[in-house]
Amino acid sequence: MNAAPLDGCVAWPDEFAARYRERGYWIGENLYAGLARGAREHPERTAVICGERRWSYAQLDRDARRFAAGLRRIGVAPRDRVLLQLPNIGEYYVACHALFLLGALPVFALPAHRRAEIGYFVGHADVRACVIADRDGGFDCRAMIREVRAEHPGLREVVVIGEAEEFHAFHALLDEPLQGDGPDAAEFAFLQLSGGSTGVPKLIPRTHDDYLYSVRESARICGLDGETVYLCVLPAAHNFPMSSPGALGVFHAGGCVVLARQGDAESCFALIQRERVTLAALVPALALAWLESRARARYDLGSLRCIQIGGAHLAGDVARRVPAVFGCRLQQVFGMAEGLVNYTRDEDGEEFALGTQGRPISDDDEIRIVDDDDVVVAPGEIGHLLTRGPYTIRGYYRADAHNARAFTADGFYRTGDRVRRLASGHLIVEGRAKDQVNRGGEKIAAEEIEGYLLAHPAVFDAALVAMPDRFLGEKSCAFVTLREPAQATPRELAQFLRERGIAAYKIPDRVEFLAELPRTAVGKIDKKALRARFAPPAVASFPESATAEVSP
Ligand code: OOB
Repeated sequence: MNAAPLDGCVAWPDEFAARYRERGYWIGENLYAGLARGAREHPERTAVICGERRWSYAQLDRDARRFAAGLRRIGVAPRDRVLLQLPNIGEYYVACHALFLLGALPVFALPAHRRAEIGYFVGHADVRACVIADRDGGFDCRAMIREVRAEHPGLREVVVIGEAEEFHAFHALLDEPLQGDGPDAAEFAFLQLSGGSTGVPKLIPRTHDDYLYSVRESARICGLDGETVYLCVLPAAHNFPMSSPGALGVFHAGGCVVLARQGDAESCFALIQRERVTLAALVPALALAWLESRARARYDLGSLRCIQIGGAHLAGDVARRVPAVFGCRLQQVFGMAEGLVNYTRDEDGEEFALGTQGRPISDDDEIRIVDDDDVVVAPGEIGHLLTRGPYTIRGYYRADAHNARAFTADGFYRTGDRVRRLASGHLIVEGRAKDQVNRGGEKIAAEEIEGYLLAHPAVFDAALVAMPDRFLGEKSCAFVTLREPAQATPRELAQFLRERGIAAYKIPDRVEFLAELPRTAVGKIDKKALRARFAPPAVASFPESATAEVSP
């Protein structure tokens, strides 16, 4: 029925696609259509607020069409991959929609990513163009892209928002608006990033059909409407603030997205007061910072109706404080860029709202909870969460070998999370089996960092594990054995990693040298034993001389 899927993407088997269409999940509308409709139905309404700048629906639609025309003029074609790395600024949504309309696929890099990650995405996805800011904070994004381009000449076109230097200026690409309705909704729409647990980051291909379904239903479940004013404070490219229900959900409902450049309580409270924000999406670490901030007393936060929290484990006492302190509803969100998203609902009693991570969006989200041998556990027991459904991918982009492990033969995605399901269908996240550190919602694949450490000539072996942290939930600790004692210091290793050009949040918070790493009976590094070292009182017995906290 449809053209062959983009090379390297795994489509749903025909029988599933047919079922998802029949049941009205996939409606054949692409991710541009909602903006076009908004511009027709309520052109004057404000869609985006970014500092003192505002875009109405009509202006957002017009800018997106103009930028799409400019991108086409410089050679960007349907199915081309275009890396997008921007801070939380209005142009982000212009660029996103321009690419959706063109049928080119944004690759959603995070602002924290550096040469190593960006270079990898560009190479792996044959990225042909990118849209970046001139600077972000003190960091010159153009200089980084020059380095990436030296290694990947296939990255032909660079568009810069701000001072473009030798590259295309964003404003010079705002041509006469491109007309048209955009691509077939069965097409793959973009590549999202996976938190990852392996050596190289994985890219997640999502279709217009599947993603729009999750956006529409999320907007409905969360009760969004034209009155919604949503604070986007997490990086706009992340799946949570993009689609759960995120900015796309808000545009779908005709509401307004307020962009926050900084997550600190004071600036966010000021925005909430000024723009009468009704909904904000936070990771637990940010919620904790807001709760602990004294600035609260100085602002009127009475417009807030709901604070969503997701992305990492939310401690019960923090959950309880949110409605008490902010006088609004708490909604827990347990989601993943690969698909499945769970919400606690308005009608859930306090017990469920505070004590669970919600239940899936769709009746057709299939949940399977299994033991280590893939055998389904008894109801209510803890096990590995596997899932399959109308918006959960069937494979990572260009990753055949990994896909064979990350998915079951019948197409269930192995989330790596350990959960328990209540009779009501609500899930409680009990932990995770994947080899990852969840640092305040930012995911770090242990294997990736271990690989970088092993490249240091003095390092014999390395293991990265999570250590508990009061604010971030988890921080990372690298346990390292050296070829010869005292050949490197923790600081040197951190510096070595920084020089690899990786995102700052991935630099281990602490490095500890051991004479040897503990092993399991089969000879694998025993990470459980390493993590157990952080359980009190063991933490007090660290020999101070051999450890160091390294701040990125
Ligand atoms: C969200 O997406 P990702 O792709 O950055 O990370 C997904 C992983 C999950 O597999 C789980 O390990 C963890 O993040 N996680 C949670 C959680 N929400 C996500 N762990 C415990 N409690 C929660 N509430 O993080 C994401 C995507 C869409 C919506 C919300 C979060």
